[in-house]
Amino acid sequence: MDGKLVTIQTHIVQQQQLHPEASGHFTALLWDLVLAVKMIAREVRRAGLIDILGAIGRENVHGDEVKKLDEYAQERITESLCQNGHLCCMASEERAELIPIPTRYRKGKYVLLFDPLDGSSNIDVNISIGTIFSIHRKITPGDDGRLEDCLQPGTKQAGAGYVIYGSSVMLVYTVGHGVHGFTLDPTVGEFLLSHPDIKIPPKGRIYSINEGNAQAWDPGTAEYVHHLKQRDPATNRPYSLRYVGTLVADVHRTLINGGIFMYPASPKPKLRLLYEANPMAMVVEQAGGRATTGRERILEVQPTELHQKVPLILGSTEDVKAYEEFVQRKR
Ligand code: AHM
Ligand code: MG
Repeated sequence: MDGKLVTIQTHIVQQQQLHPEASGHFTALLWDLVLAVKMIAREVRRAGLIDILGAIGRENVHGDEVKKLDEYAQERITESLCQNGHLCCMASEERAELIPIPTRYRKGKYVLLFDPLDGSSNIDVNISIGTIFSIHRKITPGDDGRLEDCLQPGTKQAGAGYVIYGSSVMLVYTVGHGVHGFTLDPTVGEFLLSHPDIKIPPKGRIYSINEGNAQAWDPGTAEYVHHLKQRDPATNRPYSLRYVGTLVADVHRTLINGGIFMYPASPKPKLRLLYEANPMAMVVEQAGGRATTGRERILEVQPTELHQKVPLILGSTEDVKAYEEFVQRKR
């Protein structure tokens, strides 16, 4: 079959057919999400033309300056997903508290955790940004979602993925049967299957880390990065450094080209378990890669709070294992 003719809607339905017991709610909620990200993509494209660049003049719960596009993305996702009875609650990197479904709408059995606009500091300089999402099943009784529904380990995710607003707009997702990538054809407004069953190379030749933090790295990370810079053609060293500073872009490159992305524990973890680490870890593992805090598998970390931060090291299995060995030796 010519992959170009598979729209994301068709693909989601086909994936649902792998679960004969499915009610269709999960499929429908992904469709709602696709609508929201198409609207965000449109706004990102026009960002230079309309008065949407720049900050709105307040900080979010992490003390980051909130940009107008962050707020636009937040609103499109919550609006599109709260109305159709698929979700019991949401939680977002941009909101301190759990986001309830307004009482006028029906409640559903899924939970959506998301980072509406990842890479905010890159918005104003025309560098790729993204949206990240993670979907869980409700586990508590009653109609309304509770904190416990959000604080489930990543192994329990029903689906996860991201959108990259880059030189083209791509949506990459998994529901536990591999990872599939779709490219938005702006002329027809559809995401078309462009990257079926993505597999991350077992080993790469690129490392991705904020080198500006080198003085504060733990000895394991410092020695591993030093090792990658030594010349040894047999093992592809020295590796090249690439660091966009937008997690979605750095993970997307790692997924396609292989290699390793690191945001270690030192100087301090920055990335959020629920909105960034867990969904990216599910995608990377489903593509055959590996994701760790350096000490444990990301997907097995038990969340204790909505905005918990974790070290995140992910990528090609051989590269991530090598990192773990360096860290282990220095412990
Ligand atoms: P945010 O824009 O959602 O706040 O995301 C945080 C970003 C990630 O996209 C990226 O990986 C990381 O922060 C870069 O951090 P740093 O500038 O410390 O290297
Ligand atoms: Mg982010």
